[in-house]
Amino acid sequence: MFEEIRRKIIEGQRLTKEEGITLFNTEDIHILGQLANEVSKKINSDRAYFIVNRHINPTNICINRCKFCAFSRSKGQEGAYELTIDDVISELRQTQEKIGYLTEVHIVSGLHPEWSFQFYLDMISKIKNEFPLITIKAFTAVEIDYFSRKSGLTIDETLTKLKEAGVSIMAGGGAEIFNSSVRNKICPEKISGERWLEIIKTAHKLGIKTNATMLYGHVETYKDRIEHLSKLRELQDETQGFLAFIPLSYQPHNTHIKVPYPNALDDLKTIAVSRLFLDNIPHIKAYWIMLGEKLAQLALLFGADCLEGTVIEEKIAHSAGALSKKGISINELAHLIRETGKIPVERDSFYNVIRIW
Ligand code: V47
Repeated sequence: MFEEIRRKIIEGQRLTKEEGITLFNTEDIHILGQLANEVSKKINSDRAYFIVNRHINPTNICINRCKFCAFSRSKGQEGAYELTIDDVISELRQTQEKIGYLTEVHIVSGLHPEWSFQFYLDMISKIKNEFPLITIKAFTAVEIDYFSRKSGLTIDETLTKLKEAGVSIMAGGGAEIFNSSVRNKICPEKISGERWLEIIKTAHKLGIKTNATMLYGHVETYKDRIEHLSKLRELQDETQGFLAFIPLSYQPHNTHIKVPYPNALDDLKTIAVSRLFLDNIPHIKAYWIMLGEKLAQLALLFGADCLEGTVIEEKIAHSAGALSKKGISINELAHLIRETGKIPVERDSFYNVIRIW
């Protein structure tokens, strides 16, 4: 069976779901890594990308209580915070002064019970106005659904207004695992997998590129993971709107799903199978914040071609016990990449090359 899968991969044929599950079940991590690295090279040659970006989470106040989330708080609860638009602007200004420049800002938040859609539009317009050269990657499908319900606008209208205000690309979070029984266990209040896909499809149709994620290492099975990847592959066939896929390694600290951290083998396997199965998504991101710097580096030899970015300030994974740093310098990122034998390429949000290091 494995020989047949290997032949298909080498010939560039699409894998079936059963073959995807077989790959997850293999114990030969070396062959898996080698095949994924070969496929990655075919798509991105020896390049590995990073971006100079900053993550900002304007609030952790959220009406949902996802069982895997250690970040969310209720209003008034200890640790709850709300940034003003001016706070966001001043954080961006400080970061820009410190690093010299910023290519992208990544903005995602809790579902705040009181903030209006207009508040978010004002935040985006102000950022665009103050920093016209910074690309705004903002919001997940979960937030878009919430904005639309709050404002009474359709998803199409909500996204169009955000695009007009300055959102260029959407973040890939909130996908978790699409399977409804897993979803009911880990995030019962969150929008369904079907709704997530429908909103992303609308964004793609409006010309807004997005990323996609999968949260793994909690209660899901390999079959659930492959079903999830398969739904993303199907949508990508239709829209070509996904830029990158980011497997998110579950961080269990301070959460309500008490399982051990995904082990390094599972992390590498998930990166490799994602690369091999998602034959139509150009980039696989190793999110060093959740993998740790060293494992993310190794992931570049297991099918990943991107390390996300400088990030600067990370709250979601670190609330849940992530052991990595919260931000990393440009030189460190380039160094991590170069040590693997890949070429460090600084990119913009759309994977255009800014500089080859
Ligand atoms: O949506 C929440 C996940 C996501 C935990 O689009 C957790 O470029 C692990 O989506 N353990 C936010 N994961 C992060 C995210 C992301 C990160 C980097 C780049 C991009 C991109 C997107 O983190 C959430 C949720 O799926 N998450 N809690 C946890 N305990």
